[in-house]
Amino acid sequence: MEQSPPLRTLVFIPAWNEEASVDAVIADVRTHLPEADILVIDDGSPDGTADQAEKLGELLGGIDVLRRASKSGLGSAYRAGFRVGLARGYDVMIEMDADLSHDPAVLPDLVAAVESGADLAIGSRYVPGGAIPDWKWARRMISRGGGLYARTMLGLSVHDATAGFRAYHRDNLSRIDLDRVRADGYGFQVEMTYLTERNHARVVEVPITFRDRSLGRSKMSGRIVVEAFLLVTWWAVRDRAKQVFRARH
Ligand SMILES: Nc1nc2c(ncn2[C@@H]2O[C@H](COP(=O)(O)OP(=O)(O)OP(=O)(O)O)[C@@H](O)[C@H]2O)c(=O)[nH]1
Ligand SMILES: [Mg+2]
Repeated sequence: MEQSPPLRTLVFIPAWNEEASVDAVIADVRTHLPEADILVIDDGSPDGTADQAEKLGELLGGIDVLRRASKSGLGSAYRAGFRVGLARGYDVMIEMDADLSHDPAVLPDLVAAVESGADLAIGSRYVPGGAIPDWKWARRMISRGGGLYARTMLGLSVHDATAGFRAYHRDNLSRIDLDRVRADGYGFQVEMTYLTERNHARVVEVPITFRDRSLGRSKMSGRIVVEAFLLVTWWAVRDRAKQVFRARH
């Protein structure tokens, strides 16, 4: 029997001022998924993240840095990355943070899930086997509560819609109109999950242990939490209005 060619994989690492950890993340990705290429997406980090990643790239090969002029948010960084990945013909596109919160040892499991037919494989903190050992209860409540709100309001099947460690099959991404994806923070992950499920694509959750960043500074802000909440509410209201309209006509 003829074997199908291996899937070409690209790992995206958006990084803003992550000089302290980006090299370690790149090296660990290469260790656990040696066949994958890497694209660091830098938004003009003043600390020299991009130069550092580029230097390591010259040494290891298969590593590119997409340099964008100014800090424009995580969603916008991923949208730019996805366009590059689709244009270059990658089959599997993986999102992961540059702060060592996402364990690169899980990468083969995410790729395997896509190879087995998933259109989206999510590294999930909220399925059996998943964990967030470092978080205090307040942070857990915000994350859990926000996720539950999105799940209920949008009728999602996944347990961790805000997770940022995930692998997409290119067909799933190419069915989504990236120009119309709006959210930039947590809302971006929810929006991509929502659009994926609306297309009736197959979503699988792979358990992960999420570690708190120990290096560098957080880029999380109250603004992106509010953005996510408002967008989820707007999508849910819009869906209900469409249902009512369809029922009447
Ligand atoms: N290119 C780019 N990357 C970003 C931007 N904002 C955040 N990032 C990166 O996105 C990833 C996630 O951001 P974090 O600050 O770790 O956000 P978080 O994981 O919600 O919060 P903590 O880990 O608790 O600090 C990290 O790799 C950041 O460097 C941005 O505007 N542009
Ligand atoms: Mg982080």
